[in-house]
Amino acid sequence: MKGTLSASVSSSSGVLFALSVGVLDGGALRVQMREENPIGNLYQVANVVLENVELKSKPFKLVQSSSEYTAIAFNSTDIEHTLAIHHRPFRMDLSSRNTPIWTFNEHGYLHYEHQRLKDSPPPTDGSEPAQSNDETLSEDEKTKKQLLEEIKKDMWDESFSGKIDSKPKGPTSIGFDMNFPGFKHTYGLPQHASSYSLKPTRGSEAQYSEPYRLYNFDVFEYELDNPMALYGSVPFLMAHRKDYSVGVLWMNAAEMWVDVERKAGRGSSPALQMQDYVPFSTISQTSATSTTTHWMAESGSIDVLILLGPTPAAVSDQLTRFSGRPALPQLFAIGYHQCRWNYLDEQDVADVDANFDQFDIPYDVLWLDIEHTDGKRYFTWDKVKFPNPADMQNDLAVKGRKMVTIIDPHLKQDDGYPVSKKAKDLGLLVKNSGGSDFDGWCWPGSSFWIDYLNPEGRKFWAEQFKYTNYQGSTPSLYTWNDMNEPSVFNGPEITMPKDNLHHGGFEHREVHNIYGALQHRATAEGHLVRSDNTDRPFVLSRAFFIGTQKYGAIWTGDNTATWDHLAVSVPMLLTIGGSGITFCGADVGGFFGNPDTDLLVRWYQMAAFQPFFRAHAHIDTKRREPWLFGEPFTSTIREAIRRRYRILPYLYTLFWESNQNGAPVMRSIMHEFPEDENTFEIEDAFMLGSALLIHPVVAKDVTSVSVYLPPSAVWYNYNTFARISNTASPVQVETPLDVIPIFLKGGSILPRRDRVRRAAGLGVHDPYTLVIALDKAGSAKGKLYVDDGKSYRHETHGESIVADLEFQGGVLSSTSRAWFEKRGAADGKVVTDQATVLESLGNRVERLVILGMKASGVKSVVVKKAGETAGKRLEFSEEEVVLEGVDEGSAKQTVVIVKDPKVLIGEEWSIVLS
Ligand code: NBV
Repeated sequence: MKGTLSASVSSSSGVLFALSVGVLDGGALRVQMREENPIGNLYQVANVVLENVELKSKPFKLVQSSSEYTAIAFNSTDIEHTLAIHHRPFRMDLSSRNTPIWTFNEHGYLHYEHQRLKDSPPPTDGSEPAQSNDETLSEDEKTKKQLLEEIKKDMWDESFSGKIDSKPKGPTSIGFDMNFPGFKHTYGLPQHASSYSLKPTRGSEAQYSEPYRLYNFDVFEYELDNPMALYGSVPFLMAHRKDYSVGVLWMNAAEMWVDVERKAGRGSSPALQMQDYVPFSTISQTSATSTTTHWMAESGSIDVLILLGPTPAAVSDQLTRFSGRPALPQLFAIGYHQCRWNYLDEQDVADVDANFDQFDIPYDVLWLDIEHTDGKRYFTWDKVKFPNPADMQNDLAVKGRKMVTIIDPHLKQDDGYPVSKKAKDLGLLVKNSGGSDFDGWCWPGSSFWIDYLNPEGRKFWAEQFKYTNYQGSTPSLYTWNDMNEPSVFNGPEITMPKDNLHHGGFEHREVHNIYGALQHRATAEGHLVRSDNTDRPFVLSRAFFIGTQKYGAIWTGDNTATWDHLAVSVPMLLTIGGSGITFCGADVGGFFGNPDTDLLVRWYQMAAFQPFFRAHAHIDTKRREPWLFGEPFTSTIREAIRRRYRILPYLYTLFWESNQNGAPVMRSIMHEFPEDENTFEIEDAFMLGSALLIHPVVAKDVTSVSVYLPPSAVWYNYNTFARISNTASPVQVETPLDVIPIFLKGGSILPRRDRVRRAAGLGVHDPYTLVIALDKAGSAKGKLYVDDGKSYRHETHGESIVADLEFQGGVLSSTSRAWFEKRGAADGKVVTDQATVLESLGNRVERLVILGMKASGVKSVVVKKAGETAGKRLEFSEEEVVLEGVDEGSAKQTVVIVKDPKVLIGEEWSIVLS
């Protein structure tokens, strides 16, 4: 390929591997290495991950080419990069702004087992002792020899707890090291119930005895603080230091293990000897700790993107530019979801729904778990408990509410069940190693699994969602894909045998981690099929992989009703969101067990700031709907949920931003303050967008928490509007049960809707409140994105508004001109005229709340609309607030409230405070 360096690499046993290195437009380097002549086809994960991505190579300069090195230089995101490739031994060193940021094979762990048939000669990869007489061997050599003999026995037919894996292509593992010189902190590799900053698994600082495992599993009651694999996998990791962030993404869907090790120093960089080509002039500025990562996969090939940063935000952008932007959800999907295994029948559904109204608690979606089906045949209804499913959905729909049903991937083997019968007859099922339809055990008993690797399988699945196929479904019904790791009760480690076969002849071992994501995708496509591409899908999946964000939301699976599960949900969601899957959440209340009332309250308070907000409970637990606990608990939970509904305009804007550039909705404080080392390990607090910092209470009987507020910003207590003294970080905040500490960053404008309706969609014509929190310079900025919250008309007809809000020098201005001009400009699309868009989407602002003004500093407030020469005076009032924290001796603070400024979001106007 043009703009690519290619080479043939030979292993010690003479097997050839094709290596290519290319620079991609959009901030990435791509390194590929694969066997030149494998026995079978190699599954190319990149074909799915990079589908629809325009890959453009970026030109580079060859700065050195000798028998020892090749070095190239290129520019990415305005930063000079140099890549040095050492030929013997093979290794690569990448530097940015003259500092090393990534090395490959620095430790010589590159290891690639080529495919081979059982009767081919034994491997000679150089790791075996030379053939010799046993007597001449040392004890060490004898042990090694014995060990190798043992391993060889399992090289083709491996047996694991009574199950045989035939491994027809022999052992095919791949391993290599990637290193981050001067980087102490790494993040990513979901899904694990572990810390946000990855704990080392090797070396003197090791905190785990095993590497992080990535192999999608159905895990029963998962353990915390553990590198064991869970339901989803994203082989993505970001290394971060004060001055740089760099990401790596290995596009490989096989079982994977990753070791993380911290080392003193900056690595043994032979690049240092090459200063002619790589001038490491600023190397001394980086930390003296480096991180080495060792990646091992069971099969596949090497296909790695190095995401060049240089900030966490840039890495999120690059990651989702290549693996897909997070889909923009419908507005209802970011409201509150009420789930339980199971709501018993139509009456139960009606009662739960009515109670939400009676207790004045907003919610958007009611969920039905597996018991709603006819004998676990998905796309059907239990005729006794749910005789009139369409009426039931319509009863919710008239109140603006939706329903979700669970649709698992296992299909009951039953010729009377059309989904399973047709899929079988059409040859769309996953096969066993002998080529027959794979027969496994799951909820319905003997089951089949559709092969979602097969485009025809996905198409068939998508069609099942047509209203004519899914009888009793209506347009307000959406979907939940559970058990799609896939969970197979009688399979090895409760999943599919690795030698099962998929479309294209690929073994399951090569595609395991992508299987569930492809079901997720086919379901989302089903929602598009049934609505003729007009209604944005909503699908929740348990399994996930690179790119899942294109298809919908995920949740963290079966957690437990304990405080430590509540606490770990923060780092888990930060990790998942930072790996591209920005629409994620953990079950509120904990799935297993019965939460104490205070735990449940605290859970709601925190989860109201998660991107996906759903309460759920195991079938054996006690009922726990918000009104069952009496006062003051019901009120506290109500308030937690209402707090979310008020900020839906802000939250929806964050989802839109995420759709534009991959920014996590819920993100770490480090992500927002990448230069502040105090934030690098914070995982007991997080940011929602760039404006809100939340420090949830995640332990019992906690009466106050200590909150680190990065001192480079000004902060306000969101609950009281009081400004926090700059010298006060960390601040101690009291936390009676009705308080969750929330802070608003100075410099932000937070759009809210203070009237809370029964469901999100009912409030779309309600006016906005803008909370304007001034920074040190007395300025603030914000955005508000609005569309119909439902369709694709924002894309097809440009029917959306992006209002840029800015407060500076006492003037608040709103402009949308840039946005209106931009719509459709690129492709010459015909867009709906601005006046019509404003007519349907441009709501009124009913209140401005300005924080951080000097007391009595405002004498008049005047509004001026575009084209008007004279402004109109507006009413305003001032409320005094106290400065929290250590008193700076500064002037008293005031909150200025401007009522009914008579302006629309989407129009051009300014409001002048003088
Ligand atoms: O469908 C039943 C449950 C479901 O409620 C839960 O959310 C899933 O994670 N499902 C797992 C299967 C049984 C778990 C014990």
